[in-house]
Amino acid sequence: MTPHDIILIGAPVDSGKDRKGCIMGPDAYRTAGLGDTLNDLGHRVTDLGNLVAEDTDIQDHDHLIALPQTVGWTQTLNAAAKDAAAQGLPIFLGGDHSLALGTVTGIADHAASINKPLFVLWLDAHSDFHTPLTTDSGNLHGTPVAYFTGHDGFDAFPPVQNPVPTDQMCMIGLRSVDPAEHAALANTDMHIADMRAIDEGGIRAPLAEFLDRVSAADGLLHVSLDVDFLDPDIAPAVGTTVPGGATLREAHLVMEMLHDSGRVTSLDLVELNPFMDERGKTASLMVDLTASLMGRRVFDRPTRSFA
Ligand code: 4U7
Ligand code: MN
Ligand code: MN
Ligand code: MN
Repeated sequence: MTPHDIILIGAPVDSGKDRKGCIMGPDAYRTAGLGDTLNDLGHRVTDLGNLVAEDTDIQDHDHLIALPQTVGWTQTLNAAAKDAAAQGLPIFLGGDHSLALGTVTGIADHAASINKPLFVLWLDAHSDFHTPLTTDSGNLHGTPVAYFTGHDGFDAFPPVQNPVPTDQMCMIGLRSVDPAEHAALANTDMHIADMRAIDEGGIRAPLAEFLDRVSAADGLLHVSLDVDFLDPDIAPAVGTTVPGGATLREAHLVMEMLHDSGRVTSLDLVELNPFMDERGKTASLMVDLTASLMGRRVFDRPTRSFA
């Protein structure tokens, strides 16, 4: 297994929605042993601690929740992601999904600086494709994909230098898409495997097809893993549970295939709300999934069947 220089970056972003608790996410991952687990797999691990959001002079907005704070986080994380991607494999310990407004744009700036295309895998129950103009809830954790793919309505945010083309994106696990998101997605060539597609054809095929395209383009691959991708029975520690999510084995298979592809260059772990966890089981599962992504496996070669 190739050892990586892994950079853990705490991003205790809690401004992307009304319900609080994601601020505790980074420390829950540390408590669940993320650093040691990755170290034991043979990687070199550096933990940069927790970032603090920049102050901005943006005014509060009457519909959008905590707009100034989220703009501040976007600036901070954009810079941190750009920097870390040049030095190793950053893992952003969220924090809610609004952190991807900064991480993905920062990684995209890095990819552009080395002339490589950036691909993004979005593992989520939701498409997060609202703009500040279409969101009903005002929760900005529902908007990052529209922002970093270059859609309008984000005037309060820094202009996106290097939008990610939607045909370089794949979403897996969707089962809650609002009408405005649905309409906007219909105008794109986004690759989507919703839960219906996974029920019918399995989770392997759409991911394998996507990974082949990443390899053919010699691309970088950013993975954004939302806790609610997982079924709430195995991952209860999230504010936006949607029944009927990925199973334990589906999720591990995704991570194992990602590892074998050798393509993953950055990762977001988002939406963990430790306040809602059951004896740390969701935090521990997220650590186990990250371990599978970074090379943990039971056997080093295909297993034989014993007659
Ligand atoms: B997450 C929602 F209405 N679409 O906009 C909204 F269903 O990062 C949910 O994927 C957004 O957890 C969920 O508030 C954002 C809702
Ligand atoms: Mn590896
Ligand atoms: Mn999300
Ligand atoms: Mn979600």
